[in-house]
Amino acid sequence: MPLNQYKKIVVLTGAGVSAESGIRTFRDKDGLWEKYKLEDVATLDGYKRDPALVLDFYNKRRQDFCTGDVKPNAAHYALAELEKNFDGEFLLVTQNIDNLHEQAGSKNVIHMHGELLKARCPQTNQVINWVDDMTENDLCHCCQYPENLRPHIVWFGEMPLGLDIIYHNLSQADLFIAIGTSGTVYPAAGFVEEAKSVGAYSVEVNLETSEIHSHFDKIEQGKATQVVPHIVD
Ligand code: BV8
Repeated sequence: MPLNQYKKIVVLTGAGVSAESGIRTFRDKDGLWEKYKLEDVATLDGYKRDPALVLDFYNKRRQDFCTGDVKPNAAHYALAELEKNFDGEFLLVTQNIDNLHEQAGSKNVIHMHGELLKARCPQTNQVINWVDDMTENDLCHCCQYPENLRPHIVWFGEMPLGLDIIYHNLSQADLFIAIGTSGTVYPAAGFVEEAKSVGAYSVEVNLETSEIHSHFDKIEQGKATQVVPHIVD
């Protein structure tokens, strides 16, 4: 697909783009939501109810990510190459909280659901890098508030990050590509409709049929590491 015909490309990735790097997805077989109830570990109420459970949920994912042999895959590298070589404007929006896109060389990345390797001050929203286990007593030292830091994660019911920039770019996109997302979670699952409303061409790359497949002009079924390098060539 010759991409130089386009002027502004917006790419949305989900857990499927990191699956072949060894990071569990949410809703596939053996996915995270098979072991944990979303409302217990990915909501503010769940965090207030049982902070230890939620911190443990993210500590385990952070440990697996930092100590496991998790590396970017061919799909991450292909997207970084696309950003580097594309003459037009490019924005990568990810629902993922890993930093494999950045490790592969992507520069302009919006983590709309937060980042696993960062913590946030609940008072000032200041964000700091954080690679260790989080406990219930990690006080915020980046500002004068003696508040306990929280994971820099967007939970259900919380406002995703960067939406103004995302919607601005979608309103000017002429190509929208979604890779490895089930299209279950909003507002991300609605981005394809935003792009189509301004006439953008839309492509979905997925191993299975997503919940939003019918909205796309073109479906490229297959593994991200096999499909993405070809469509961004
Ligand atoms: C919000 C935390 C207010 C981080 C997550 C309509 C409008 C707005 C909101 C809503 C709405 N309807 C409902 C809502 C509320 C809710 C929601 O969407 N609920 C769902 C369950 C119905 N949304 C919210 O609460 C959001 N906030 O709405 O704020 C607001 C109101 C208006 C406008 C704006 C804001 C907050 C959502 C964020 C929640 N946080 N996680 C973490 O723990 O990681 S969501 C969680 O799901 C992850 O972030 C994940 O990224 C996301 C989506 O999952 P996917 O990435 O798609 O992963 P999944 O496993 O589902 O699918 C993987 C796919 O990959 C599959 O299709 C599979 O086939 C494919 N695949 C697998 N392997 C491969 C592959 N594809 C290619 N190659 C492979 N090898």
